[in-house]
Amino acid sequence: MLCAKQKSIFINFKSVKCLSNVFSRLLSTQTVQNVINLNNNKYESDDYSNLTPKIMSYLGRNIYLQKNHPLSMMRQKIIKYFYQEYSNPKGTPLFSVYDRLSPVVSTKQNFDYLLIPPNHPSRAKSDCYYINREYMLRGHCTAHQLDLLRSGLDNFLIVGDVYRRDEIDSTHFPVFHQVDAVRVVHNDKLFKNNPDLEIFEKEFVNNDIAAIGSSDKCIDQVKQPCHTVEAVKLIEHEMKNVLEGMVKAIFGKTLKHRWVDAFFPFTQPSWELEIFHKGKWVEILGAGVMRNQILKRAGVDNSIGYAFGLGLERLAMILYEIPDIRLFWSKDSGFLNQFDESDLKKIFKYKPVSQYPQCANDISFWLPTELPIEAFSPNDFYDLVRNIAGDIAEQVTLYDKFTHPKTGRNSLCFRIVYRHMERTLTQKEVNEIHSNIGKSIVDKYGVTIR
Ligand code: FA5
Ligand code: MG
Repeated sequence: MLCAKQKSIFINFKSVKCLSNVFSRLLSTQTVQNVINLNNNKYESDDYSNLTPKIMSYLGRNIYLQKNHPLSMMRQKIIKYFYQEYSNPKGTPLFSVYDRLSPVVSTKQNFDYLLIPPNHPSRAKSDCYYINREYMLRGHCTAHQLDLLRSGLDNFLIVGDVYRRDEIDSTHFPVFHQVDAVRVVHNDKLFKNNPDLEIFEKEFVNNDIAAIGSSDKCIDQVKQPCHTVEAVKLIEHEMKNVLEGMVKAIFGKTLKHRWVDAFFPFTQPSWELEIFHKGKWVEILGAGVMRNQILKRAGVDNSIGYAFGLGLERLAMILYEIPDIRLFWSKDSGFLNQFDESDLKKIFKYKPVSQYPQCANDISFWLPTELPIEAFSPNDFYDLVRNIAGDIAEQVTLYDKFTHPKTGRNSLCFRIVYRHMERTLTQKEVNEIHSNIGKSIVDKYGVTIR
């Protein structure tokens, strides 16, 4: 349901020197002066810093570890499945679980160690939360992969919160949760029954890293040049079997699934697993055969491995029929009391306490002539909205771009849909928040009203 009155605020920019000035002004007021204090560590801010107080407020909430929380229940289901699937003859689980690693990682951990090239789009400032040029909030749990391998682990799960600057809607939130996994198998174990087979092609027996090729060239969907087809097929088969089994253990045997070819710089070949839900294919995880260069760098020899990363929200929303990703952050007992982890097998179906009405307001503004339209990142605007409106901003969409035929000036129009998860918002309070967003743009970008 929309509010009776849709509001438009027309704003012009004035005296803005250039885009970078605009954004550095915007960001410097949002970050905490020159020193950012996180988990008792101090980081110096620089031109990459783009943490906002709102984002910082999610750090340490750890809802994926909270008792009776649906994300925590999904986490436990997955861990339990892996413990059952992989255990030694005495019944000890093979996998170890890391669920309390700090989300503050270096850009090396998040990107370089995973062979993500320096110019890769996932590194863009508009897509990540950077503390400074060197540190960031992890964008995926894979960021810990190399360190854990280096410490000698070969079967492990990593669970944690990840941070990405993204659009706002019912399935996207700047913080979500992932479970990542690595399983490494040594040649002797993989070919226990076929001792004449090998993991590596003859010319790669010495694992010559230079000969393995850069990540840009690694797009062959069959295998990496160093691996034998037999080794890849065996590990691929094990991985797909285990992950299909996991999906069936969670959703039941009748669920339809499919594997779709994908590309990740750190695995080759790579796939995404999709499940069929409410008439649509939904991607739930990315996976693949680990790049040998990563194993080599971690000091792991004569082995092959698989890795995957899945989103806890995606699975929990489907299983518990939770319609909006923001509900996971609710502190309201009406939501939290619906789940009970004492019986993990029981499927709780979320019952909306009440359907509170939405309220959509528009906001339109001219960009100054010196500001090219491509240089304006909608993610900067989304963060500004989130900072002022908090979680009541349910959706923000750029729904119109317009260039004036005579002046060449660009106009943007965003629609903001407000909705509180636990009560009805009054038109007055929405107007106030909306006008604060308008004022903030006026303030931070310098504008004149049309
Ligand atoms: C990754 O993050 C890779 N690190 C996964 C991986 C690990 C691949 C190891 C290979 C080996 P991706 O960006 O697709 O990939 O995210 C993985 C999963 O996280 C998705 O399949 C989805 O379930 C979940 N996910 C991704 N983006 C969002 C989002 N905005 N909101 C909620 N869940 C998301
Ligand atoms: Mg994906």
